[in-house]
Amino acid sequence: MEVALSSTRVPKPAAVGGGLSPEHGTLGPEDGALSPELLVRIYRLMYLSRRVDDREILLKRQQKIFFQISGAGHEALQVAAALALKPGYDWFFPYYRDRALCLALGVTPTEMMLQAVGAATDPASGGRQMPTHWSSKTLHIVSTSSSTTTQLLHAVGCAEAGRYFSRHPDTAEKVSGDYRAFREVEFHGDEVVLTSLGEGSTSQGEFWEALNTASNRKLPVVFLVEDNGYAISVPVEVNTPGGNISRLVANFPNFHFAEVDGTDAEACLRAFQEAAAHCRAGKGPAFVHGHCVRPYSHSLSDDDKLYRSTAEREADAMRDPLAKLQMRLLREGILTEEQINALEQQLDQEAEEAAERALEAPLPTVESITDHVYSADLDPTSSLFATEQVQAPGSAGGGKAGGEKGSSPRTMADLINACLHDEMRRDKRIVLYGEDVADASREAALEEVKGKGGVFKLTAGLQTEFGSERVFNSPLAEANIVGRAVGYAARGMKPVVEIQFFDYIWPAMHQIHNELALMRWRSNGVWASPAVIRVPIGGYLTGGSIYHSQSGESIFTHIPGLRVVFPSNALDANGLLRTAIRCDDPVLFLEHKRLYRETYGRAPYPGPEFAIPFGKAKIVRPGSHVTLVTYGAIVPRALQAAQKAKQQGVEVEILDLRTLNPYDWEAIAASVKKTSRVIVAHEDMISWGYGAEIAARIADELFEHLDAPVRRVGSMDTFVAYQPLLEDAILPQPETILKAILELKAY
Ligand SMILES: Cc1ncc(C[n+]2csc(CCOP(=O)(O)OP(=O)(O)O)c2C)c(N)n1
Ligand SMILES: [Mg+2]
Repeated sequence: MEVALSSTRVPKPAAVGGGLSPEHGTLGPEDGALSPELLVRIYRLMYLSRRVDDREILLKRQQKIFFQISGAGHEALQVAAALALKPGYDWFFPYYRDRALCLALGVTPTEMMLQAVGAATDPASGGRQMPTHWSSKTLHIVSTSSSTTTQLLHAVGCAEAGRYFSRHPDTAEKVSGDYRAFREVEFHGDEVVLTSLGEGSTSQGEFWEALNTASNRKLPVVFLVEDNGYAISVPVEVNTPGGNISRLVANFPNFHFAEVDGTDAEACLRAFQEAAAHCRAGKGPAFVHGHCVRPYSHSLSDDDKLYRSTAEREADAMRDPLAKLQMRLLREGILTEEQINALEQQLDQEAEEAAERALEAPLPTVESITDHVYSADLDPTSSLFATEQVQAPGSAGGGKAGGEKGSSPRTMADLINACLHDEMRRDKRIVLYGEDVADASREAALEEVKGKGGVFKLTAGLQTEFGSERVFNSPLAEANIVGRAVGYAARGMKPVVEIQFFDYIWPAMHQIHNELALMRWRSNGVWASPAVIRVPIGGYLTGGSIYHSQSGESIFTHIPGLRVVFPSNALDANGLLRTAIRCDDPVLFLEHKRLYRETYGRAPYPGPEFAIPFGKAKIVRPGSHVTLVTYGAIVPRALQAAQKAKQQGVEVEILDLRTLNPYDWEAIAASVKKTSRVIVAHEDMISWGYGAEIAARIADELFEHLDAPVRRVGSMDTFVAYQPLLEDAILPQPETILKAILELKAY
């Protein structure tokens, strides 16, 4: 059911389960009572959703599928949300319980069953995700994970991107030569973004981070809290002080709030129509809190009889939205019992046929496992990015703060700043945000002050040149920064964000590991998050101490789907950042703080087209006796050690990897074959570090070429202490490296 999308086309909703084709968002119950046709339509969708759940439960008991989680009890709320909005026009970031929502948007029962069996033809993930982890390009359902609440920040970034494209429609045009050739862009000025979650998940920090930005930026996001009173076995009052989330969020500015009986389809529909109208009018976000029930326990792996009283479960059963709507149809004479029976039989049959079709579907091949870890369209190691020639000195370009004209050597900080200026000029889809990255959030001040532009001044002058819409400060919340970037990137924009210090990347780790890096693989190539995260990293600061000196790059190279770059000098930083921005994969761009303004590694501004492909190491010093594989701040320290080694007759070949994922295995192998002795050196702790992987692979694949064991040099297995005496001892020094070189040569 995927179709090619264009920027102007508004796809018609696909046929909805139950053979319905509603014109979503155009219902008019606010004028009076809901029409009988609409009530029947809602009942059909709710009933079909319940039956697909029931059929899946049977399949699970027969061991024909491997997981089941139902939307039972949530159907009224979900169908109402879908009918108030427009699939393929508005945007959706649902959670795992949203079967009725997705059914009403246009995901078919067969597609749901294909996911349950893990079929190759499962359009949401090709057999990679559990059932009910939704995704549909046509319907604008962006792939969601099992992680509770991460999707909310994606919804926020998505809404920001939609607004940006609406204000700057020219930026949506397809451009060849970079990621834009592969990112479809669609937008509408009055689009709404819906995201949903359970009441237990409102305890997550990211819930509050999402409300923060949606409120502050008056974004058209509808937050739907499906409150079934439990988070697995944990009742609502344990998660939510006072037991009611509506009361806690009531003071967020710009919001429209609604608290409804989530088992009453009509009340829900009215609530969502008001919420959508508030958002479409540009007044801000909306918060719909629906109280519903959970008749089927949390999932098939859970039994609520273990922790809920009989009386409580019976009271819940009395509020079953499906039974309630059926009673209403009968009571109001909209359908007779026979008509209801006939309708239900037809829908039972539909669920049954969907299951049968799915059970016959082809399964994914083992060969397909590695598809879509990275972009297959745009390879950042390719010759497209091999423009490593430097522009003639004196040519224009670069930024105010750094890369101005001329051939004078510039620092790494200057040339990163210059690259950001160049790329933002070239590509208007780039937005840049983070903590303190703007020149001044209060723009008027810029008439009299110079501006901040980052705690290290790397983003200086960008807001002044490109305006506050493209360069702005984020809240002090790292998950917010990365989560929004996932949403921006899903819409085809290029967020280039900053995490202020590597030491504080950890709140964003969930978003990086489970969302940013996974988006392409888990959606089987349908969605992607090609954002750039710039992060100052590392120690040698004399007093940087524990929380301003951390390394830890191997934690990120251990994440499939994420490119990790770590330049050691100004020119490499400039060329690699350009590749990072232009490519179609998410990139973690690590900038060593100590190298920002070092004399070592300065270079003239290389021009606005200077790019370096990923995965190409540089021999920074040729030698024949010992190979030293390294990167980052160890490069200049290794050079010092190599000079001293030379005085003792030992010629060291130093390889600067420049990018850690991908890394240049061919260059390592060629050098090791030449020298037969190798050291892998890095600043990070030695145990479980980046060098362990490289050393293991050398031992495995180059064993016969070695004349000595593979050596590693790294910091001690502690954090970095404040007192310089301790810092010097903890981090590897030129002497540490020299000692390893001489020992290895003597082996
Ligand atoms: C970040 C995260 N932590 C824990 C889990 C495990 N988990 C899955 S569902 C769930 C409870 C969610 O409850 P609630 O938000 O109320 O949604 P409900 O399932 O009740 O609809 C938990 C703890 C998870 N998926 N993600
Ligand atoms: Mg719950």
